[in-house]
Amino acid sequence: MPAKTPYKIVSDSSCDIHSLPGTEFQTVPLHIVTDQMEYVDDENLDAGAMVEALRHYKGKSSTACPNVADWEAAFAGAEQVFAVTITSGLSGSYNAARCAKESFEAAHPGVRIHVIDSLSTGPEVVLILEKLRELTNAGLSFAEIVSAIETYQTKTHLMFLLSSIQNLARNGRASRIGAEAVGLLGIRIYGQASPEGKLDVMGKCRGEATALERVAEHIARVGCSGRVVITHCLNPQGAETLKAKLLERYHGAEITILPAGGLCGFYAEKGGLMVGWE
Ligand code: X90
Repeated sequence: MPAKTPYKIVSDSSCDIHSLPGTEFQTVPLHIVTDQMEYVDDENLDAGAMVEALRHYKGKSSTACPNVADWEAAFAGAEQVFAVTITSGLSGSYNAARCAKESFEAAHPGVRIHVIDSLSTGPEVVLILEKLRELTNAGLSFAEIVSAIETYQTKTHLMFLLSSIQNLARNGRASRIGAEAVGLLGIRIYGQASPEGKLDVMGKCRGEATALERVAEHIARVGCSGRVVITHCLNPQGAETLKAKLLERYHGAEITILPAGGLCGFYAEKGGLMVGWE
């Protein structure tokens, strides 16, 4: 049996990254399923090509979260595991991870697993993962890390800016959004992750420039004190514009831009942006 590491950080693929340099890290893929194809959201997926292909796909498409066995497999190999999931408000991933924790701990006495419901996705999950890396590398105890990450989660936020909510609406994840806005040319929808980890639509407007300005204004109202992660689905230009707008207001901000992976790309759709900040 391979030697156990003291700590391991695990996330489902809603985080859009597959490596976290400087720590033991593993992702558990969600799946994007159509009548003809099943895409596994792992490091081998070309998420951009998938999003392009699905834009023109007329059949049904949906997603599936990791099951209990998938999570259990990812927990192996460490004494202490910190697992982060996409919001339980929109996915069963958190529930599956909780069940996996119960059965894995029962089968492996001494191993401790802490499952974190991000109440968010994408870039805010990245911020939580980076904080977990910092906390585990600082040599804190399990209990200290649990408490510190809970505090940290009260200081992070997520906004989204979408030009289509077709896949969210079709899969029942955007029920509160007026269907009339779906697919209207040039209309952008922006909002935030609600405290329950659901979509909280804040407004609609015409054109990306206006929408990016509204997002930047909201971030400035909430306040931004440090790290920012912007995730885009086939929209590097929008991400760069948002970065520039935030740098105008926060000169020293440390801003990372990431391409969306399969799960976030599927739901954010082409042009979609998400921003996580602390
Ligand atoms: O379990 C599954 O099949 C996964 C379902 C995930 C559904 C939503 C993903 C949303 C991704 C859209 C904008 C951000 C909204 C964030 C609200 C918390 C991106």
